Amino acid sequence: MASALKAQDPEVFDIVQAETRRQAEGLELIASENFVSEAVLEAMGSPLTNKYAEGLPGKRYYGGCEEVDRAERLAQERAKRLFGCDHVNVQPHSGSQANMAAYLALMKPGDRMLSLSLAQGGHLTHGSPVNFSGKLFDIHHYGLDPETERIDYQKARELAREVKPAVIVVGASAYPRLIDFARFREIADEVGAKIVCDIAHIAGLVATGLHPSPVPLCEIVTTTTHKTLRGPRAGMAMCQAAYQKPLDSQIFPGIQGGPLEHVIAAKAVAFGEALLPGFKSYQERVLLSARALAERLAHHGFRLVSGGTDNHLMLVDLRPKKLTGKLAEAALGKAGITVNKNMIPFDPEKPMVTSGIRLGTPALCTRGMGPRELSFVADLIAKALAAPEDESALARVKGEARELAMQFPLYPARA
Ligand code: DSN
Repeated sequence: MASALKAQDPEVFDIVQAETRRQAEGLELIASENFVSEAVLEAMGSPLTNKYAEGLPGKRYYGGCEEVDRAERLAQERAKRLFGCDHVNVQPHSGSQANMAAYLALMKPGDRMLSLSLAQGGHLTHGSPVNFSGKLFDIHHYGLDPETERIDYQKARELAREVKPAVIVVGASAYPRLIDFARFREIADEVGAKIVCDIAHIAGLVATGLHPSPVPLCEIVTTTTHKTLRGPRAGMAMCQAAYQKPLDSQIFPGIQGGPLEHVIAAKAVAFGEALLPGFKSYQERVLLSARALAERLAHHGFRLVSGGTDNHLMLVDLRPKKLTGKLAEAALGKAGITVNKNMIPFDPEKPMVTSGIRLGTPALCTRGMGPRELSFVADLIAKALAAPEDESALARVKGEARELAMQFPLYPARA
């Protein structure tokens, strides 16, 4: 099909082409990113974007919603089959909005909330003082054991007894180990708290049974749909039947207006893909590849926070290499390897510098890579970080990175 964008706005067309090329030619290791299918892209770029549909399927404030109702119902049904939840709302525009709705469904402003801090692997929306969550609620943080760098459940329990939070938030954006949801349920029950569990990072693993599921244990479970779940950039919130009304009404009219029905249709497509058997083997490869990457990095003398990984991501402590996250992110960028600098637990550096980088395998595995390639990627990382300011050495690594990337074409029809 001829490109309307190219004909009408070559400037924006060029940007889209350049970004598509950047994604295709580089090695994407940002743990929260992935590559959606052409089918997901097509649904997102469809005329469903034109439709206002405030309300829920069958109960809208606008006429003409018959078709978008079908898309939204499909997304709901498929999400329920994937996660086995009582109820789901597929309208949150993002993980942040899913979390906001979840908190407001269970708490009033000023109520106490217990969560993992951003600095120890949590998320901005889990109570950071610069985020709405930190401004609206009285935040207390549980943390990691400094020795094992794993969640200190005993301390979390003691803190919960002392603080008596209304809600315990469970979940992380930079935690490489399994999370014991049952343990948090026990703690919450002991102090009469409810749980909001944010599975944004591990949703694909949970959906395929490769990480224990919090769904039967928690009042509300939120997620983004674009990380391991490999759908469009958006959010979703699931809950036990008793919380359906408060959750739905916090999403709309509480914090959102019209839902993005083109994105909801794309969620339906992605959930359909995730229900296919191939999605489980993809997630298994994500895990095996993360292990291979971690082991090979350790072989090159890198220190992994907590000693390794149980999931799709890892945190690398760069202090033994006398590097910062900022320097490593920039050097790897020049070598065609995209990562993000990340605080490590008890990090002495500022958030814009950091002592670590976070690496994840979901995006490269979507391209078809596996443990063998990820082990080679570790070699490339080691090579680049051995000479992080040597422009010609980094350019040579970039050539190798590009060569590997091109063996696993991304969006070939758009090249
Ligand atoms: N920004 C996301 C991440 O990178 O983990 C979380 O929202």
